[in-house]
Amino acid sequence: QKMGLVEAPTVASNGSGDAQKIKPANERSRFLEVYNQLKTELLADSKTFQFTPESRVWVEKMLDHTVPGGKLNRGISVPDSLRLLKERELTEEEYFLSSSLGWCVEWLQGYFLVEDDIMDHSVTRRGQPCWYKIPKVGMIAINDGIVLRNHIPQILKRHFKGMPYYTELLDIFNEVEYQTSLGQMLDLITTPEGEVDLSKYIMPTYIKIVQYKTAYYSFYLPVACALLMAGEKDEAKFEAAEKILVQMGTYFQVQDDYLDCYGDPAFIGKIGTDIEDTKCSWLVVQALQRASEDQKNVIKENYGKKDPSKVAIIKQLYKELNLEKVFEDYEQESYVALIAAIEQQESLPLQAVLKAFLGKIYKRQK
Ligand code: DMA
Ligand code: MG
Ligand code: MG
Ligand code: MG
Repeated sequence: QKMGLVEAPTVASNGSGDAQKIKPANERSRFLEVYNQLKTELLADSKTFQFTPESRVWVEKMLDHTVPGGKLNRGISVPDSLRLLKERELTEEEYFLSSSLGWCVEWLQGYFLVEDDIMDHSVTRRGQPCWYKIPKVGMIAINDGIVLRNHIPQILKRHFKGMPYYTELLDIFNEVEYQTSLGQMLDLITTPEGEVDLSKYIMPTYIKIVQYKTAYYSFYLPVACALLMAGEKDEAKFEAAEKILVQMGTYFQVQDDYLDCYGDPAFIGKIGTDIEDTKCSWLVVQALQRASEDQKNVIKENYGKKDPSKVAIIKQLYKELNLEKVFEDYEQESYVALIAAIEQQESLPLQAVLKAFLGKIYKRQK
């Protein structure tokens, strides 16, 4: 990949044909301009680290590979939410700052994904090899993830120190990172390699894993950032938003688990590994709730094995149990329940924020 700025695609499409989910290309490219500025500042930093040309090239390549290539839903949700909370267009300054917070969320995600792909033995991500799969990277990726994680307080210090909400901002990033690491831990210790203990794959465990590993950082964090920037001080508002956003994030991770098995790798940009990794996936939890004793034995024999024919047997069983329909019903029910919960909110701007976020993910194909 050549050095320089990350180019915005001229056509941004999620391919689902659903107009509400198509991000205008200019929205994406405007957001990417902020990335380029933040990156330039980090690489120019002469106070904390004297970059050699070689180390600067390394970090730039690492950033371009791991940070901006995703859907950017989480990141763009910060300026989007702030606009809805303020009920007006943002000033240049407000747009830049809220987008910088959005990028901090994307940086955090980049960090977690670099580490997650190593631990999940994944091969591709966002249509490219996972960072640790790049020749010459390998296990250096572990430290690259740590560098990414430490860019966040650097960005926050540069642009937010002195703001009335600076301490809250640092606190919320710390809190959410801690929650995510606990969720990842639970995800990993529930499924030790080479061991299939079906009694562990139950809904309460599943819910706890996904709330912690996904919902807080992907849903609560972007909206909490926007609320802080909007000057919100009412603790109850944060709590009300958190409750719904955690519920929304749970729905999002169920979609992720579904797509791991049923998504088209060419379209979702990653090859599923949940069956091979013995993951406590929504699909296996649902399968076990419906399986006969014989079918449970099939799962016990074939789940968590690298052998493609064993993976195929599990997928065949999912088909027999009609999990595609179970998911379809779940998706519909979740949407209805979320809309109902959102409409219980007193604040109309907050309702708009939550509905906009839900609109970005409902029936997503990637
Ligand atoms: C991802 O869970 C959670 C974090 C914190 C990265 P996952 O392993 O199901 O994600 P993916 O399917 O993207 O690898
Ligand atoms: Mg993974
Ligand atoms: Mg994982
Ligand atoms: Mg997944």
